[in-house]
Amino acid sequence: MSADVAETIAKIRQQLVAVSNQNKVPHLACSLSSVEILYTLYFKVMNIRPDEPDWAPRDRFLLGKGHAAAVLYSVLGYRGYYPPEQTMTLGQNDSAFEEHPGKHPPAGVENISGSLGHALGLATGMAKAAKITASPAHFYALVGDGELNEGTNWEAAMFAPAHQLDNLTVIVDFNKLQGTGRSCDIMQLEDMEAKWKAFGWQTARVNGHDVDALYHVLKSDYIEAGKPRAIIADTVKGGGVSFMEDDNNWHYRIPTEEEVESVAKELGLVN
Ligand SMILES: Cc1ncc(C[n+]2csc(CCOP(=O)(O)OP(=O)(O)O)c2C)c(N)n1
Repeated sequence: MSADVAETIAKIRQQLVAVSNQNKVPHLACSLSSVEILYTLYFKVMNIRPDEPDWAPRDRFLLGKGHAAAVLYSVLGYRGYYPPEQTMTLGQNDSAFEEHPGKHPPAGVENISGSLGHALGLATGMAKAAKITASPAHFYALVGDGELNEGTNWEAAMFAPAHQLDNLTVIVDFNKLQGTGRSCDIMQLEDMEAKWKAFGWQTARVNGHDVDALYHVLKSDYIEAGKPRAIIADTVKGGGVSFMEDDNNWHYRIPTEEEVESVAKELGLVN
């Protein structure tokens, strides 16, 4: 990973921590888990035009775990959809940057989310429509592992291979935690990769904090045409901030001023 990439990723992380503190917005660890996934999609993989967000043939990203909207807003800001500092209004009255993306979201946000379990179905329907209209767009859905407890995902998991939707990629943010505990204690999900394979998807398992590895699997040509792709991204909830990593208290906890400062130091943004 180049120094430029590392710096932008550090700034995104720092913004997430700062806005959580400033506006008392929870779900910080949930956003930190997905930083590299969204960075890789928006900066390296997707065919998009930040200055023309509604460009018709654009690729689409559908956010499943809507409680992590902050990371989407930050990545879009740093990618040039709007000045990054605008996202510091997150959760404030009259801000377009709602804690969960709503009906009038900022430029670049493609779906309402917050109620878990809808992004993959939405992406699947959009991918099917794109096939019918011969659109070149590719559809990416990000789902949390806890989110996979929602049965709607498995309906889409059956539909997409049956309709040969090779213009569809689901990325599982597999941090092994959800709101109230360890995912394996709530609903056992392993063997995650085998599950998707059994449904007829082509799969890859990757370190979800490694931009180069993510790029490699997301950009690689299809091994089997006619099959949708499931990328199992192993991540750490709270990833990139040492004292938040794999600590589920940070699903809800708000960082203090001192903690914001210590994160800035850890990320190398201040001395
Ligand atoms: C339909 C629905 N049920 C419950 C919730 C409450 N909820 C918010 S976050 C969350 C846990 C999600 O876990 P996961 O998808 O693994 O996200 P992560 O741990 O990465 O934040 C739950 C159950 C919700 N938002 N929507």
